Amino acid sequence: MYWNKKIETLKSGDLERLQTKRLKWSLNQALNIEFYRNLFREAGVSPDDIATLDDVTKLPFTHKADLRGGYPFGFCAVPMREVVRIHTTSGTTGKPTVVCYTRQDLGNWSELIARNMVMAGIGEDDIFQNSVNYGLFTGGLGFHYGAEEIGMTVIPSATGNTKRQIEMIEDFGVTVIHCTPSYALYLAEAAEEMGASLDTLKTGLFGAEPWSENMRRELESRLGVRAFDSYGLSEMYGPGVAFECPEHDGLHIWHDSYLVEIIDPKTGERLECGERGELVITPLVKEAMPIIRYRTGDITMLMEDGCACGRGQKIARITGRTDDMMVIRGINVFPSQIEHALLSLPGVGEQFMVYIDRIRHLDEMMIVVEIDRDVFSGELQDLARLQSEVAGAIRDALGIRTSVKLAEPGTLPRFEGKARRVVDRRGDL
Ligand code: DLL
Repeated sequence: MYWNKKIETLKSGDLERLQTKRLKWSLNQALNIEFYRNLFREAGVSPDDIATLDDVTKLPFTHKADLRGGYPFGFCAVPMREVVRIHTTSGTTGKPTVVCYTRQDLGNWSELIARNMVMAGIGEDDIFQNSVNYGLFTGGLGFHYGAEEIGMTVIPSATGNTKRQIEMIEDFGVTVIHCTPSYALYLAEAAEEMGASLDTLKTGLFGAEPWSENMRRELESRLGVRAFDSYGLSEMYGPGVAFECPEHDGLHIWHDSYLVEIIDPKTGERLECGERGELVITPLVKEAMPIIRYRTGDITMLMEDGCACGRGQKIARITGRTDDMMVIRGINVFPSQIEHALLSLPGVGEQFMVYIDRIRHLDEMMIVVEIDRDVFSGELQDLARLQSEVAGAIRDALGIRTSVKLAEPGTLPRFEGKARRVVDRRGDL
């Protein structure tokens, strides 16, 4: 099913023409921002030098630090009178990034979310519980208005009060839920404890943080849903940049609205299809904040075209961020790889924490993971075996030695929004 079939299935020639036209428009729009006027002048380029899509490589990148430097409205390309909404990033490190939207931007954004949902087979007969943070986080209002655009019944439940969330799913006959994968797990656990069946649920839309294929299987079986991966970032409206189709083999970029490249994060060189690197995005229709060649920090790769659903360009599931990649004894590790390895072991739960210390100049990793109740209260020798199985699975998957602590179910922190499972104590005294 399509929300906008013509655009979603645009083929190479027509697509390239549309993207090039919109790229030029975006560059001219960016000239309303002093930062870009200076940047382009210093780089000796102007929008007139861009004749083909490949010419985009002549333009410099925009970094997160640039956006922070422009706090609050330095990257707004329209007069404030035309700005009808503001969101911000969470700003856990330093000042948040402010994102402005014109009325047209909000309309574009709702359309992209509507495309996501219709692609996942959702329609106006569905009842939608939006269990993400409302407010400055883009996941809440973004999905809310996209769902209303389709005409679904929307329950703006936000996060928190998990028992009430479960009652609402049951009482209102909710068919579609949207939340972070971490919160979905927590909901599944709480529903199991309450003996709630959640049998009206059929679709789960999960995103805003990395999650693994094993986590998909876990969520699908425990919540009884088909799970779809949803990718986006505040700087590009929010969710609605890329989303999975029912083939579940990569996420389709909304190619009329975003031009994507993959680069080597160290050299900035462009990488080929199939090579993993950092995702760089240039929005093609954003009025209020046309950011050029934005370094997302997210690690993924472009996939071959030719999906059975008929839509175009795809990226692979995001494995992590350049800045949440841990380098442990010289080996690059992403939390999503740890999650994938742990979930492949029977008896091991989904909740874990990773602690990294530097002991006598050497990096040491410790994983604390919850295990199933029956294993926890079982024989000591079974616990010891499981402990070494966990260490073995991590060694096989990552090539790293780790110490392992097995924890009682329900004792590790739960997360309502994005999970924070890694505690890197190497900088601490
Ligand atoms: O997380 C927007 C969003 C809301 C996406 C709801 C999907 C669903 P930010 O808070 O600005 O925006 O965080 C953006 O989150 O650069 C990625 O590192 C990460 N991220 C988002 N979606 C995924 C995903 C929202 N599906 C940052 N897989 C991005 C992996 C994701 N990481």
